[in-house]
Amino acid sequence: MLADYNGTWNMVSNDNFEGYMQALGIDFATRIIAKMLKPQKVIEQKGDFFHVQTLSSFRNYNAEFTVGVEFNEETKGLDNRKCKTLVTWDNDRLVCVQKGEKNNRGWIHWIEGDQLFLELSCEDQVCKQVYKKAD
Ligand code: ECB
Repeated sequence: MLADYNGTWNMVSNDNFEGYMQALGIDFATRIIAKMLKPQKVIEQKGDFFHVQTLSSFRNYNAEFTVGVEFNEETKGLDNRKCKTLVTWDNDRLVCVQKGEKNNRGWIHWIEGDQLFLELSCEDQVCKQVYKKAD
């Protein structure tokens, strides 16, 4: 039985987003705005297929992938880079590797109770986000 990530999740904390954005080379003015956001994740999962929307008042980001199938990701509206991206299962965790210009780039998702965790990595920076399931 696979973990079930379906649902709407609201951000409750966002640790070291600044360091993560700096590692991605995001400019100062954009970082100021981006840091103030409390994005929402809307996740639709059908087995190994995921549609993950990250929604905010400033920008949205859309990702669709199948676990175990590498795809070409363009981080449109974020740092606008191209990556070869692969998401795999590590037990109930979703582990993503984003191969490209930046080293050690990727993310990990997992669920504990009604909380969704996300760790975003780039170079030597790790951003730790927590989301809570919407009612
Ligand atoms: C889309 C909401 C945030 C918009 C921030 C705007 C500008 C900042 C530019 C770059 C910062 C890099 C990333 C933003 C952080 C999160 C966006 C989605 C991260 C992601 O890859 O989520 C995965 C896992 O949930 C699914 O795409």
